[in-house]
Formats: sequence, structure tokens, C-alpha cells
Amino acid sequence: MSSLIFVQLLLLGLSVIDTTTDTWRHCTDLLPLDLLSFVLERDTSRLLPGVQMRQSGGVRGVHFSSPHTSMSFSSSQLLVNCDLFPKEFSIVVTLKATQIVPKRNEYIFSLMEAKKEEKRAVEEKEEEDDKGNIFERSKERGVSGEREKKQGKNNEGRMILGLRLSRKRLHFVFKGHGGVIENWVFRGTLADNQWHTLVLAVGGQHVRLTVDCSSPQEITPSRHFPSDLYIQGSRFHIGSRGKWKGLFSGLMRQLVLVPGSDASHQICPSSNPQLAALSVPPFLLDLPVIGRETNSHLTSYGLEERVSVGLEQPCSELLRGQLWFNPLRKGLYLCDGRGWTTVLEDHKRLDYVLEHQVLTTSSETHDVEVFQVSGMGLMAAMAHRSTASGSGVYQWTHTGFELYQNISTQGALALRHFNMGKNVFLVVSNSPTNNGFKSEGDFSVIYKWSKRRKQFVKFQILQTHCARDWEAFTIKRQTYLAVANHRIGNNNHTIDSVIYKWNRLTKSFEVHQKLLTSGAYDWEFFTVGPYHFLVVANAFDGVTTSVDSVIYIWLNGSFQVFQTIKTFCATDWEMFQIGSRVFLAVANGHRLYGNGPSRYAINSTIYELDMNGQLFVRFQDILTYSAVDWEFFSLGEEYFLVVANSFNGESYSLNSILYRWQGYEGFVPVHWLPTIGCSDWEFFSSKGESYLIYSSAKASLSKVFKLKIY
Ligand SMILES: [Ca+2]
Ligand SMILES: [Ca+2]
Ligand SMILES: [Ca+2]
Repeated sequence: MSSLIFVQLLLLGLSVIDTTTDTWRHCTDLLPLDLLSFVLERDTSRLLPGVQMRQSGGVRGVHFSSPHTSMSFSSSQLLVNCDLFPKEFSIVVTLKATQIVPKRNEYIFSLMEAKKEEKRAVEEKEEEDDKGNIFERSKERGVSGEREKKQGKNNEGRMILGLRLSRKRLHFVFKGHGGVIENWVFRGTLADNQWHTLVLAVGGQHVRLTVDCSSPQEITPSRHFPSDLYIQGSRFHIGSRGKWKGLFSGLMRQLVLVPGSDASHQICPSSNPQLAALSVPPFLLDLPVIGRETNSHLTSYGLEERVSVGLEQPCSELLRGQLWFNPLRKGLYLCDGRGWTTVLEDHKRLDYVLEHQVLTTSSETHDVEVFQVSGMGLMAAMAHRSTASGSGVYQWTHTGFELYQNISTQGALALRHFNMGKNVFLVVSNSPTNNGFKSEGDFSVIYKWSKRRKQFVKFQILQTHCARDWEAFTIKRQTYLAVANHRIGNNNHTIDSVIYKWNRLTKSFEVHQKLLTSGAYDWEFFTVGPYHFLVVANAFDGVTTSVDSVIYIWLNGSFQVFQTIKTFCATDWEMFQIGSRVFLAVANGHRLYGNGPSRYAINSTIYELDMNGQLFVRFQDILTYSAVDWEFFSLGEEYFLVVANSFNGESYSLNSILYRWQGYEGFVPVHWLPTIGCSDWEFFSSKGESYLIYSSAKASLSKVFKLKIY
């Protein structure tokens, strides 16, 4: 890292550098960051203040009614674990701006420094001279490389970078070398009341602006974009620079920051270049058809002004003819003077996620399992940490899960149900060793459901070592159990995990095969055609979290190595199929870097089975925050993955993210679900409704979400 920066500084011809630069971290391995979705979707339970949904020319965008704080967020929420802005990147914007009055500047977005409390007298003087707006003093002399002499006001945080629009120009403004504000200018009228998609690509030697996928305007500035643009403590403001002055007055449909590459190659050519899309917030995507073909006079303004957006409001005679768009339900409704009638509702699609139940548990929970028991209906078993009340079995009722049975456990980490014949079993691991060296009590218990007593009763005890997962499967009508032994004592991670096989004669599970694992965290069994696979998530070998996880294949009665895949504190493998395609997703927990702090914001990867090569190959990387579980499910014709993000390096309260399969583009985020110390997600259905439950390893609660489909 440091030598790379050094070479770049030589190229830039700089002689004086801040010596802290080489300890600052660049943002690397970043995926496209959808800034607009991030602000709009981070709270799906309400419509954000300061923003309205509007439609123009049959296309939806958001209008900013104020520079509200809801449109602002700390850069560290998206640019995690790094101090410097990416030195190469592109920005994709789709907007529609009406004519801007001369000398007015409007900000599409900005990144502002942290506010500084103290001001010096000298700066106060300068501020008076400045009359508050440094940019209006800029004289644009040429196409490129405008240099701002004055520096901004110190008391309210200065601009690090921003994209602003004036009547006939687009300006990319940033803090250049030595803190001098640079202003790169692209001529051309974008504020013409038409939709446009812009890609501004900043590279090492040049800057390119592509408008509507036409040939780009390129400038070669005399001074490059800095490779050491410090962003710690800074905030993004979408549609403004955090104040009324400069508020963007048009409509915005897309705003994506793409680190490391020129996104025009990803979105162009396009069949609809003015609306070429990389990532558009889901609720702006669906285009309601409202008689614009039939009555063209009404199209442009009259009708648009009559679409309101938000949560339900009363429909009265006053509002007759008013259209209302509900972003939560993604429905369009018409007020007939007495009530709302449905104009359009999106069918058979996951539209929103409702909190259905907050279940208070006796202690924190490491694992949850949902299953059917005949005569009882749907049940959930939860591995609770506390010894006092042990773990719990819950029964599903019309209001949600209710505690049904306590199971005596000590530091339960994992559980799994399985069926043999008509019998239901539950295996639970105990790990009191989790808190120190203490080997007694480090075992797992298999319970069998007693139909007579309507309880789980103890069936068999197996010696395990801080067991993190149990997997049950059948091969040729034989039942097997695999345990992921995490460690023995505090330090010994490279140990045997064990495959047990059911013996019909002794009516017990017996050791079938031992496999050497490194801090094993999860087993996943799956079958493709005639082949059976078992994959282990290896988390830690005692030195590093960067270890090989192993996919085994069943050959001649035992598992043999099929493929190894490098993982980083792997905690979960999830296999799923979409059509005939076979995928395997790993949840990566964290990466260790020498003696420095661990990185929790890292990629988790989805692999796809290449049938010809007979290997799993990388399909998509997804940025996760100490991911501990993937859960795949399908609803109607759609496929989803939800990730359990557990920790971002600072907090356990963060969003788990629900991704939707978009075919060629892979999985894209569609819902942000607030969680605390999320340890597991499970999908289940009951009476035609679909639900997700998550458990918390940091709070004594679990939450059930209902998935609404229209
Ligand atoms: Ca598993
Ligand atoms: Ca999983
Ligand atoms: Ca799960």
C-alpha cells in the first residue's frame, strides 16, 4: 500500500507530503454505492421528510423539498474502514432539471468536511468578505481546470467534493492539493427539462463526462484528482450541500458512486440512454401507466401535480381526483371523493417487509431453526446463551411464536432438527467452554419428540468441542449428522469435525468419518444430480482467518476433497438453485491484518457451479459487515438472499440486507432491515403468508418480519 502511494506521488510531482498518508487507508474492493437508495431505503417504515416522489414524462424521480438531515449521512456508513476517497471513480446520475436562473448553482450531491467549532478572528473576517458563497465568485474562463483561490468558511465544514449544476454547465468541485478548491467545468445545457443520465468518470490522467451514452467530453486537467483526499468524519448530502442555498430543484432518479471504474462501460450502450440505469431505488422503478397516451394535454403538469406520495391520508371531496402513490405498498390510488380506489398495484412481488413480532427471549440467541411437528404445527427452536433458563422451543400461534418448552442447555451455540421416519429430532450443542477452559459440559444432546408427552426428551449425548453447527442429511436412505467442532480449549482450532451415521440396530448415532477442520463454523450439505456434497466453513486456524474452506464430495461411502476456496473467517455456506444453475454463497466474518484492527466490512462471495469445469467459480462479491448467515428463499417467481450483518467494527446495530435476483446483474439490494447483533435468519411460510425471523446474539429478542406480496 505505502509503496503504491509513493509511486503515485512521484508521478504527481509532489515533493511535500503529509507523512501520515501512508498509514491512511484507501477504500478498496468497493462495489457501486447507490447513494440515493441508501438515503431513501434505510428506513422503509416511513416516508422520509424533505423528499417527495414525483413523476414526469411517465418516469419517477424524487424532488427535494428541503435540505433535510434525512438526506445526509456519514461517509463512513458507506465508505467503511478507509480514510481516503477513491482516487478513481465514476458518478452516475439520472436527473431532470428545469431551467436554472443565471448565477444559481444547485448541488446534485456533496461531501462535506466535519463541522469545526472554533473559528479564528481572521477567518471571520474572510467569511464576511466572502458573503457566504465561495463558488459564485468563481469566474469560469475555460473548459477545464478552474482554480479557486479562496477557501470556504471554516465554521460550517468545507466541501470535500460536490457535483453542481448551473444554467449551462456541470461543475465537479473538490478539495485539491494543499486544500485548494478545484472546479472542473463541463459546458452544455443539462437543465432543459429533459431526463438525462450522466456518467462523470475521474481517472488518473483524464476526466470524462458521458451524457445519455453519447460520445464523452474529455478534459485533461493540469492537476489530477488527489490520491489522498481525506474523508474521515465527512458527510454526504444528497440533493444539496446541507443548506437551503444550492438545493437541487429538479428530479433525481439515480445517484451511484462507482469506485474504481468508469460506469459508462457498464450502462452504455443503452436502448434508453436518457434513463440508462445502473441502480435506481426500487420504488422509482415501476412505471405506473396513467392515461398519458390517451390525454396528452394532461400529461405534463396538471396530472403530475395531482400525484401525492406518502403514507395514507384521508380522501375527502376536496381531494377528489387526487392520485396518491404509496411507496410502501407500491400502489397508485385515486380519490373518488369518499375513499381511495386502486389504480395500480404491483402484483406478485415482494413489496415491503413488516415487523410482525418482537419476541422477548430469556437471553441472547445464537441460532434459530423453524420446523413442523405433526399435531403441533410450526415450531421454532432457539439456542439461547444463558444457562439459567436454557434454550427454548416455541410454538407458532396467530400472534407469533410463544414459548412452549425450555430445554436445559449451557451456552448453546447451534441446533438443528431432522426427521427419521415419522419421528422428529432436535440436536443442540452446549458450549460452556465458550467462556474459558472447561471441558465438562462441552457436548451436544439429541432430543426426540415424544408424541405422548408432547415434549422433546433426551435421546443421545455426543462429545463435541464448542460445536458451532449441526447438519443433518440423508444419502441412500441413511441418516447422517455432521458436527462443526470449532475448537478445543481456547487455542486449538485445527481439530476433527465428525460425521455420524444412524445405526438401526443400536438405535444410536455412531462415528462414520472424521474430517480435519480449522475453527469450523458451518456445514452445508447439498445434492446436484447424482452427487452429494458437504462444504465446511473454516473460520480460523489459530493464526489467521484467511483459510481454505473445503467442499467435499461423497465417493464410495465417504467424503473426499472436491475443491478448496479461500475464505475470511467463514461463518456460513448457503447453497441454492435458480433454474438449473447451482450457487454457493459464503458469509465472511472478518479479516485480520497483522496486529492492527480487524476489517469487518469485507466481501462475501457467491460462487456458481461451472458444470463443464466441475468447479465452483466466483459469481458475485457482496460487501457485508461481519456476515454470519445467508438465507435464500423464493417468493412467487422471485429469488432472494438475506444476509445477517452482525458488526461493522463499531456497532452491532446495523442493517441486514435483503437482495433480489435480477438475472444478469446478479443480486441487488432491495430492503434494509434493522438488526441488533444479528446471528441468524430463517425464512418460513404459514397459511400462505411468508415470514423471516432473525435472532440476536447481543440482545434478548428475536424479530419476525412478514413479507408482503401484492
Ligand atoms: Ca449448516
Ligand atoms: Ca445459512
Ligand atoms: Ca439461517
